[in-house]
Amino acid sequence: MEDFDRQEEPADVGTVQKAIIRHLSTTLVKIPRDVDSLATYLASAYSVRDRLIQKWNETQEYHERHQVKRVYYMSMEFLLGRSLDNALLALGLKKVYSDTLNGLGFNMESCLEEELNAGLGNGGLGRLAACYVDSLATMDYPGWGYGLRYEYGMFKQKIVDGFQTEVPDNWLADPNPWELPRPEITYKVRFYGHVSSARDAQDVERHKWDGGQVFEAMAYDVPVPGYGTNNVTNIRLWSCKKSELFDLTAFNDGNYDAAMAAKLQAENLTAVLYPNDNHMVGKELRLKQEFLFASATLQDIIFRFKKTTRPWVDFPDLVAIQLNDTHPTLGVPELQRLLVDEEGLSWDEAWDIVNRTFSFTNHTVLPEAMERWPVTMLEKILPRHMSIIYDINLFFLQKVEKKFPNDRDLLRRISAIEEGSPQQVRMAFLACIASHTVNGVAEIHSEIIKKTIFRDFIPYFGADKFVNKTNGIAPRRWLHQANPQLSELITEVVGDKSWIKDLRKLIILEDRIGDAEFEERWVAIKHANKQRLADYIERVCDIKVNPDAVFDVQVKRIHEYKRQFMNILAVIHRYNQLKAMPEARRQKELPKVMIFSGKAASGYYIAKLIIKLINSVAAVVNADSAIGDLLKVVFIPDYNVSVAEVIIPASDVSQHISTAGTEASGTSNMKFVLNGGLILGTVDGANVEICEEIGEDNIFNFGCLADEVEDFRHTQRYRPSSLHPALKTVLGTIESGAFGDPGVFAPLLETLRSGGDVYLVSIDFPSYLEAIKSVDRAYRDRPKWVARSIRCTANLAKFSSDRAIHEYAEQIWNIKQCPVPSKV
Ligand code: 26R
Repeated sequence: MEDFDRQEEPADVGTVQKAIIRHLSTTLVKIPRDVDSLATYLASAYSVRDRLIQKWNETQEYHERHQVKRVYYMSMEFLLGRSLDNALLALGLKKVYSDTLNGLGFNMESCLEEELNAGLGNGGLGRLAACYVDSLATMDYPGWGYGLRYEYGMFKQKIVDGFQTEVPDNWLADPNPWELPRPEITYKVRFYGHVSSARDAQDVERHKWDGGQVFEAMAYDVPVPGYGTNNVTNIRLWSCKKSELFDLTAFNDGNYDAAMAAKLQAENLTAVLYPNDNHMVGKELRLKQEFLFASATLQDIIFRFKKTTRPWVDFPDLVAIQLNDTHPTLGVPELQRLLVDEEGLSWDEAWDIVNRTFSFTNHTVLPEAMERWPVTMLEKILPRHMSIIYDINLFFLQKVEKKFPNDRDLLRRISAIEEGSPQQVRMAFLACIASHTVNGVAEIHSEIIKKTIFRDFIPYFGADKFVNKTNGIAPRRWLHQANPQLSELITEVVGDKSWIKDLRKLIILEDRIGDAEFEERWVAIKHANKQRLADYIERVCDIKVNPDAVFDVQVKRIHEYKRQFMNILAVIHRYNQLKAMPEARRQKELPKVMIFSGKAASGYYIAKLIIKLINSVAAVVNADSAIGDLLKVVFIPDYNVSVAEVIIPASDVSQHISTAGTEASGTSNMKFVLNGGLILGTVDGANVEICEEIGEDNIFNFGCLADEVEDFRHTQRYRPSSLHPALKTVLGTIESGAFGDPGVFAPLLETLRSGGDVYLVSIDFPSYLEAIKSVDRAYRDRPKWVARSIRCTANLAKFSSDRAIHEYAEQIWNIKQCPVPSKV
């Protein structure tokens, strides 16, 4: 067939209005009197989607025709948030849509608010994947994301009596205009069954895996527009459906119930995202999710490769696959199996391809987050893969043994199979063995993984295999979209919008430091953002906060290593101090609003107690009339991407206070600084590099250093019995019942004592209090604070995800930019 060759639709109010009305009446079957803001949102989204699909098609066709190498970013999580605003800005349609909606008697804000968040991720790792796809699209890199289409994303958090409760996230309750179902794109994925082997004509042993259960993965495509480019990238999400074939057998037996039960079981595979971050639970269902994902993705990539009719050795010239942590690592034995068992390549040919194709990112060093799967479970569910993993490991160990003979202990330490009962497969080792490159996500983290988990691999592979790719964030969403007023001011100073694609241009803001008129506008924008957040807090928490107070924010997953506990302990300390002051002295103190938000994994008892403690302290402090606006404590429920977009532009100070060496990078730290907020943080993750960029005068650092942590944990220097007096007093306040039944908090307080204080709260507490004092002092010097704030934004270019993606593209994936030309 000839090219469809459709003209690009004009972007005027008349055209847009026609498109919206057409979708209201046909797609949504509405009559004018029934049109509400949900319908308006949906019709607007469908009309934008029409434009996206056209560009999507052109992009895919263009890349295919030119046989360019693509990267496939394999991630079990994509935390996309909302799409309409992002798409409108990317396509330059925000103004015309806003005018059109006004003309129709609707308002853009309330229309955008109707969209449900796509919360297909836990936190940092999932949001990073979303930012990276944004950058791939914006910078015209050929690439796709691959993930899972969970029917329920990250649970919704409700706070009941101060405790977190989880509510299912039914994000597909409304129609989802941002996914294109592809019923014609399905792959069969097998579980269980048995492996048989026979010799082929060349007398090579060949394996066949059959029987068991066959499931079907169906594709849903999510188009992601680049900003100001024709390129639209694809995220392909798999949804599990029971294979028809399997259903029919039971059905023909007249066993309708069993057939339906099996079908329901199949659909359960992609029913829900596991809400654990940094804590591995070895559930069979999770393993099956991982394999469904890996298998469907690899089959799809191979299908596309075969259409090129190029020889197999060329596979890595067209395909790069990035493993987003170990979660997609079953893709390694699956590619090896597909090449050897299904396509008939030799083991060595296949392994060479695997090795030149995969690279792997590590995102955490917490031991409890390391994926390990029992050999027995893998043998049962994926018998062929378990045997492939054994062989991969055997050949690897043979080569290690050859290079370093007679070192049995090295072989034991480096083996992908951990001895013990049960034996377990160490997925990080398997990913490392199979990948040509392994990266950490911030300088300090990349150094740590070389000294810890991958230490033994360095003498064998050489240090060059291990590189750093410091994380980045998409300036489109985290400044242009989330902070429209600041974006406008920056555009005015830069002279155009080029900074949105080249963050280095922000440096020009430094010239305006000391320019009174500019600084006034800078401050006014921060104030307006604080007012917006104050309104939100009043609406959802029913707490009035003063926008003139310091907004001090800690928002992220609730975890002991992130130390929200230490933060609330310091808040109690501040409260005690305020209470002890004479009234006249108290009124001279700096008013502060302490803002917390974040979810605890549903089974993480201690994290849930931290939430309860924050809410209990909030209840007491906020009701204390002697304290008034001097201190408010707020826990904003149900933290997600959209909530982050309201909170981040409104912060004066944000806290990133993980025990040194535990936070791989952090990415919200970058978002806050980009929006002119200062950081109170430990010497950890990307804080270190942010400090290098903005200068140490503009960041408040404290706490012990990563290389001291082990010492503190293990030597005499650590004595939980000799707590700092301030900390003792604070614990005493909690134990006195000042915040309700102290019995509730006993297990939490216990983590500091017999729990061993693994995250060194008691060690860092004194220097933390000192750092808070420096923040307060600094804030009182308003002109200097404003200069610092501007400096923060001006110097953040390094942390653009565009920079990160450029580095991955050039140094790991070897892909080239390929802009799709405009239609003339
Ligand atoms: C339980 C399991 C398999 C699991 C472990 C860890 C599931 C999810 C995670 C999430 C981890 C890997 C994560 O999100 N890590 C975060 O990655 C961010 C992006 O690189 C970093 O900025 C952040 O420091 C790190 O905690």
